[in-house]
Formats: sequence, C-alpha cells, structure tokens
Amino acid sequence: MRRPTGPTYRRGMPRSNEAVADMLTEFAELLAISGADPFKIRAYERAARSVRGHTADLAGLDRPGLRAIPGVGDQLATKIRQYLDTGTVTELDTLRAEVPAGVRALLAVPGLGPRRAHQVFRERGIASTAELHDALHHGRLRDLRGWGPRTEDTLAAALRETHAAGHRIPLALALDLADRALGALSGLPGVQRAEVAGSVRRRRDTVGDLDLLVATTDPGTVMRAATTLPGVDRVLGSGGTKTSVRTRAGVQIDVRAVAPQAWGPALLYFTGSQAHNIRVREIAAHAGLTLSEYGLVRVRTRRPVPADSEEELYARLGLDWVPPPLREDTGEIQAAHQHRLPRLLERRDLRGDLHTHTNLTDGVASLEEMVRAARDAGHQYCAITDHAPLLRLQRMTTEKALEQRRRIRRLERDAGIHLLHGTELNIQPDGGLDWDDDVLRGFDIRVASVHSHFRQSRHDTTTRLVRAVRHPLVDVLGHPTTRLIGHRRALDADWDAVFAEAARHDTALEINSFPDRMDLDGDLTRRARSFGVRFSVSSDAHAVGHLDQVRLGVGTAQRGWVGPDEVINTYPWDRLHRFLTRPRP
Ligand code: DGT
Ligand code: CA
Ligand code: CA
Ligand code: ZN
Repeated sequence: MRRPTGPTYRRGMPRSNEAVADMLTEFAELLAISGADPFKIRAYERAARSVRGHTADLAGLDRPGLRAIPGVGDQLATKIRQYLDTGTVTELDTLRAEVPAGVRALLAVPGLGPRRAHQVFRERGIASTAELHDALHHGRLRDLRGWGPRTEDTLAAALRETHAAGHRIPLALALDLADRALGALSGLPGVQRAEVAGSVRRRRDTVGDLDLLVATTDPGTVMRAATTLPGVDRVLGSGGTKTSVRTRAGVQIDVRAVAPQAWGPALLYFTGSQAHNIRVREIAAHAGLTLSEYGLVRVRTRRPVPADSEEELYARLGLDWVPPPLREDTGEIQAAHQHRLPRLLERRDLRGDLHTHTNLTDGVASLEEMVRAARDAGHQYCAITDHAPLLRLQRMTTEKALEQRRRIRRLERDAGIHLLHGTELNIQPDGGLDWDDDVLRGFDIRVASVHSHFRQSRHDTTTRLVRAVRHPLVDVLGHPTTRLIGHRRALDADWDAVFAEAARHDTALEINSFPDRMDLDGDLTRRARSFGVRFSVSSDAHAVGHLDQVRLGVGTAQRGWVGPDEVINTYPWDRLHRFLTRPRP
C-alpha cells in the first residue's frame, strides 16, 4: 500500500521509513541469531541506519529509487518493495519461524552472542536472562557442544562487568538465589530464622544485591557457611556478623547474623527502603524513642522497649504492620497510621491463569501437558492463549485455532479443570487486530498485545492502545508496555489515557509475570489502579515450569497496592465467566 507523503511525517521521518528500518533491524538480528554470514548481517544493519536517516518517503520510490539509497543494493531494494507492497517479506517470515521469541531476549546478554543464544535455547530450553543466569550458576552450560568451563567463565565475566557497571539483577534470579542460600543457612546449628530482606523482600523488579538476615545464637557458624554458599566464587569480606560474597555471575550477597531478640528491628531495618526507614524513625523520635537495627529505646530513660517482631515494632509506633512491597514512602506510613492499608493480593488468591502458550505456537509443552500442570498447580481454570496469525513467525491459522478449540473441548470433559480457549492477538500499528469479530467471538477469552512496531510516536502508540482497549471483544491488554527488562524500553504512551479507557470499557490490564517482562510494573499498576481498572495476573507460561512465575506478578501487584477483588483471575469460575460475557459499553 502506498501512503501519501506529508501527513505521515513523524519527527521528520516518514512512517513507512521507520517501519522499513525496523524490518531491516529485525532482519539483521534474526540473521545474527541463525548464524548467517557477518557480512550479510552488517549489510542489513547499514541499510537500516541509512533508511532511518532518509528524509524522502520510501513508499513513493520505485526499485531504482530505492537502490539510490546508500547501502541499499538490488536484493534489498526488492525486499523493501515487497515489504511496502505486501506488509511482509517472505525470507523474513521464514527466519521468524525459525527463531523462537524467547531467544531474542537473550541477545541482550553481553558475551553470549547470537549463535550461542540460539544454542542455549535449543539445547537447554533457556528463554530468558534469568534462566541463563540460573543455568550458568549451576554449571549446566559447560557440556554444550563447543563450550567448556572457559566459555562459561567468559560469559560469567561479561555478566559481572555489566553488574559492576550498575546493571541490576532481575527479581526472578534473585529469588532463586535467595531460596537456595536460605536453604543452606536455615539448617545450621543455632539458627532460628533466616529470611531475605532488602529490595528482594520488597519485590522490586530488579535488585542491586541480596540481603540475607539470620537470627542465630552462633554467628560464627553462619559467617563460615556464608563463604561457601552454592555458586559463590569470591569472598568480598567477612567479619563477626556480616559476610559479603559474590557469585560467579557477579551477584553480591550480604549475609548478616543477628541475635534472636534483635530479629524484628534488624528485619525492619534491612528490609528498607531507606526512605521508609527514615519516616519510621521520625515517628519513633516524635514518640520519644530511638529506633535502630538493634531495637527500640526510650530516649529519656535509655531503656529498651521490648518489641521482638516487626508487628510489635510497628504497633509500638501506632502503625499497622506494613507489607514489605509497600515500604517505599509513597503513602504507606499514613495509611498504616489510619489503619487503612489495603489487603493485598496473595498467591493463594489466584484461582487460575489467563495467559499460557503451548507448542502449537512458541510454547514447548503440549496442550495436554500444560493443562495437567495447571490442574496440578491447583488452578480451577486455565486459558490457553496461543499467538494469533499476524505474528507470522508462529504460523498460526484460523484452522489450527479451531482444531485446538475442538481438542480443548474434548480434553475439558475429564481434565478436572475448566478450560478457556483463548488467543493472544497482535495489536497492529493502527490498533487493528488479527481476526474480524465473527472469529473473535468464537474464543472464550481474548488477550491483545503489542508485538511489533515499538517505536511509534507517543500519540500514535496511545491511539493504537486505546483502540485495542475499546474493542468490545478484547478482554485483557497483554504486557501493556512491552518492555523487556535490560533489553527494550517501555512503549511511549499516554498511560493515563489508556488506563482511563480501560476502566471505561472494562478491559482488564495484564500484570505479566514473565521474568524479563513484569509488565505492568509496580508503579504503573498503582497508577492504573487509581482509574479503577481490573487486572489479570498471569504467567505467560511457555513451559510447564513457567506457571510458577506468577509469584513475580503477585509481587508486582502488591507493589501496586492491588487487592484480590481487583484481579479477575481471583474470581471463582462463575464470576469469571460472567466477566468474560459481560455487556460492554
Ligand atoms: P538494592 O540492593 O539496591 O536493590 O536496594 P536495597 O533496598 O536492598 O538496598 P541495600 O542492599 O543497599 O540495603 C538494604 C537495606 O538496608 C536498605 O533497603 C535499607 C537498609 N539500610 C540501612 N542503612 C542503610 C544505609 O546506610 N544505606 C543503605 N543504602 N541502606 C541502608
Ligand atoms: Ca539489596
Ligand atoms: Ca546490600
Ligand atoms: Zn505476548
């Protein structure tokens, strides 16, 4: 389709040029992943740059006109023309089909490289940076073909460098590391309690380091054990009550030993945030008390005020206990004072998952395996939401979707779980969707997400999302910002406008739990909540092991102050069904 020049100009670049440049960049990335000739890859990169800098609208150029652009030769001119005329390029579609979506996230990992990214996905099923860290941590990469301990070391060194350069660790990895370390520490003689504090306990989506707190009568034993935690390769420092170590991948772990009677104040202190702690100490000061990591002391008499637990400490200060994800000094102190803290969503409130994939598209488990795993996870219902046709790499067709529906209906008869046949639609640059309404109506649930054209203007992105949210057959806006932590920025949109529209049209917003996504994040969730929207906290599982990821989404929802009644997948089956068949404005 040829577009007129003029109205399509955005920030000086015609819209079709931007689309072509995006296409060429994707081409280069996919070529790199599939191990193509570096010369060819560079040719695509160069052409992308040159198209981005081109002021005349490419849509109006014929092949000779395209060839006149620096870096665009005969073959590229043909491909660009095909793209402009048909919206796609045959060879690109083939490449997309060969490269699973998860692999692309691995491209951001320094020291890995495209070919190895593909290899770790293919041979180890690794599809996120968190999983990669984990595999490295356990030495599961060294027996890959062409690898060895040296290759692992190089990768670990590259990761360390990025951590040293201020890069933060994804929460998923931190939680896994914390679980393992706590497992090792909590069994030691003298240990009464062991927990993770700091930003991990507050469930920030990325963390700087891990802070472990141990209540023990025998700190020496804890300090010695801390230096030999699984995966540790360097001791940064070890004293009587604090040991700092570093894992192979460069993650720092601080272990602190405290006396059992100081557990409450120490846990409060080392959970932070610093801003929250400052406010709590101010309140103590007003009451004539000083609060430190050792406890509460009355200033006048210098006598300790007994308060062993966090609950007692907060209570002594006239506050309700504040759930750690709220401890950011953003209104939680006042709410705790007025006994108006929200009852937050918890893992056990979730009755089902509304975003999962099978091997019909880019999942690795079969439909049957996925359903069994969801039932074993205790879910009352599960939606299968494989990708829709416009995400061409997935090769979905209407026939395949209908066939899957039949399989789901058969399976449901004795699956012991309610099944929803859903779809994850692709919101097109103009806000359009994959299918017309007749087809869309046939699904039990429709999640609509952005999977392409991430660099539209703020105005166009907002219009695009608002149109999707207004669609009477869209139930959930999937991973709304499309950010990939450490790899891709959030879409630039007027989120207030999107949230207001979602509230008005009763479209749920997803809190996607995939480790690299966590999208919406805590801050946007809280913002969205103020508009009165509903949420869906889902796993986006591409494998049975991913169903457990909802713990990340739950943490994010908590940071957004979200309660169970605001989350559609806490609803019992009947109520969920009513929601999905609700009349829409
Ligand atoms: P992170 O590690 O950057 O993700 O963030 P946090 O909050 O875990 O910060 P971290 O590891 O520096 O310290 C853990 C907690 O210890 C922090 O949330 C509040 C508490 N804390 C107590 N005193 C201090 C202090 O003087 N500086 C800092 N940064 N934190 C302190
Ligand atoms: Ca920390
Ligand atoms: Ca720390
Ligand atoms: Zn998606």
